[in-house]
Amino acid sequence: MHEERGLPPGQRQVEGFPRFGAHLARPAPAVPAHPVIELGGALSEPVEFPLSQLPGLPRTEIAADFHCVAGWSATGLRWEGVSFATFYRAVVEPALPPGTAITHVVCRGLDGWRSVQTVEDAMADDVLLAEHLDGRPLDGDHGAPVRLVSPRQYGHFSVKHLCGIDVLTAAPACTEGPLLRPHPRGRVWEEERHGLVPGRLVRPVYRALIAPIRALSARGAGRTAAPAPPR
Ligand SMILES: Nc1nc2c(c(=O)[nH]1)N[C@H]1C(S)=C(S)[C@@H](COP(=O)(O)O)O[C@H]1N2
Ligand SMILES: [Mo]
Repeated sequence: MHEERGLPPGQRQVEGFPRFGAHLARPAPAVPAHPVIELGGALSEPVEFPLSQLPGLPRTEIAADFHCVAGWSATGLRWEGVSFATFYRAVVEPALPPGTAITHVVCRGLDGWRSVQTVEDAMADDVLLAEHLDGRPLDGDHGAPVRLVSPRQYGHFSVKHLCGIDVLTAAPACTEGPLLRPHPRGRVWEEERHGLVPGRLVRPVYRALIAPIRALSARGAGRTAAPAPPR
């Protein structure tokens, strides 16, 4: 058993909560006038869930630290939204053919970011579809209009600008090469940093990426891309 106090192994605390991600210096994607979460995968048919309906579901608030696989941690964040499990039971489950056994969940962001996690990890009671951070609506830097937050997994599972969720009956094929292969669970207290290499061994390599990715990500902070032309 791990004692979940202090920081997980190999993590270092940073001041505040930096913008960080594969978006690098690109500004946040424009939020559509009527944002939806597209639900797909093993559903009987795809469902478009309007975000305007999210406030109708029971709300959850959590306090949690946020841990990026590169090695930085932001502490004491307060997230508010709907727990993934609540959303799943209210919206996803009723749209599944009877008897479907879901094993994996794929989340997608408006910028094309994508994460795959086991349904077990997604259903943990501290996984949220978060709309508020520290009492304010999410801004573009941290994932407006809604993001996944999974505090016990590395940050790349916490998809910003969430626009799609696919539920699957088997693990999808891995699209990353061996070098960047994510760990299928990515649990921070187990230091599951990498799919093939033990976490402590990749620490120095990942840590070297923090400064450049932070600097680039900061360049696009506070900005939003021009909206896509109407279709
Ligand atoms: N849509 C989207 N979500 C994303 C990313 C991204 O590039 N795009 N980067 C991930 C990574 S690697 C981290 S550490 C966190 C950083 O979240 P923050 O920018 O709110 O600090 O977002 C994750 N979610
Ligand atoms: Mo990250």
